[in-house]
Amino acid sequence: MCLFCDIIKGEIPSSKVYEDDFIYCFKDIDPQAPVHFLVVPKAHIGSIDELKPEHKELIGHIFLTIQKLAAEMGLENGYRVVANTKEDGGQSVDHLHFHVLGGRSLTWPPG
Ligand code: IU
Repeated sequence: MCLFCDIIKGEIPSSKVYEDDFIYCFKDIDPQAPVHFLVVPKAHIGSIDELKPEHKELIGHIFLTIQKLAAEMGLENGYRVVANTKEDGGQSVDHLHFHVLGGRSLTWPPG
């Protein structure tokens, strides 16, 4: 069982911001910034560490879509993209996803 696979299938409700054949994007349930959504490949890929050469086009598509959605959401002043990866990276859902955070000035470094 995978929480994000169930969200993609519509079995668990989510606040969708964008969807196409390859990715599903929805607002994070626990937003850390005025804009905080997740970009999730529909294929179940566990994390960055499970990416293969065949996923190159998918990853390019994800980042071009992030660019488009960020512009649509008025994030012309900037935003942050985060992919927490495995235990030390703070990943809590084992289905690859990219956080997009914006709408305020973000600090660095993360905890
Ligand atoms: P993480 O990088 O794996 O920690 O991110 C998982 C995110 O998924 C986290 O920000 C949660 O708030 C978010 N999330 C969600 O949007 N909907 C859910 O039902 C659950 C987690 I559980």
